[in-house]
Amino acid sequence: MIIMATQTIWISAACAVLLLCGAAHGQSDCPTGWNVFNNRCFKLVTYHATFHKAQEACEFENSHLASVHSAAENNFIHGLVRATGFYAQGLWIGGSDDGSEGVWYWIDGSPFNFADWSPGQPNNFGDEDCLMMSPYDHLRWKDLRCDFAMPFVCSTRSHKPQMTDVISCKP
Ligand SMILES: [Ca+2]
Ligand SMILES: [Ca+2]
Repeated sequence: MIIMATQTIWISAACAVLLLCGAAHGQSDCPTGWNVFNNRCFKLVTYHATFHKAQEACEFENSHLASVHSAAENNFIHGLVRATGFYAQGLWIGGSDDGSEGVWYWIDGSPFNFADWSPGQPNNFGDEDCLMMSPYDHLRWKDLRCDFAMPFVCSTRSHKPQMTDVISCKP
């Protein structure tokens, strides 16, 4: 029990130190060129890339193709798109069913707990495994073949320090 109590105190202390360090280094803000919403950072990238090249570009900036977990986040992305005049284009976000047909997941590993499918979608027409916001239905979602090239949205899972990250630092 003494060992467990000591470990608990050690972890608590480490969490407190890391949270303080995080705050001191400004982790509550998104990098320049990114937009904050719901404690996450989002960025619209306007050049055209395939789904997998787009994901690589997001990873280069320590993010993923965007996951969307609420109507509020969905609407926030719509706002980014409309503000930049790219409403007429389709956009990749980070959903895929390439592992098991019809089982959709977010490429950043977060739960697929919200969807805004366009009527009749996803239909896997010609083997479509990647998720886009459709310009033909007010940016509602469609599945599409992953090798199409279009603008895309990156997001971070969170910009707050995670307790799991702290605990993984334990020697
Ligand atoms: Ca599919
Ligand atoms: Ca489709």
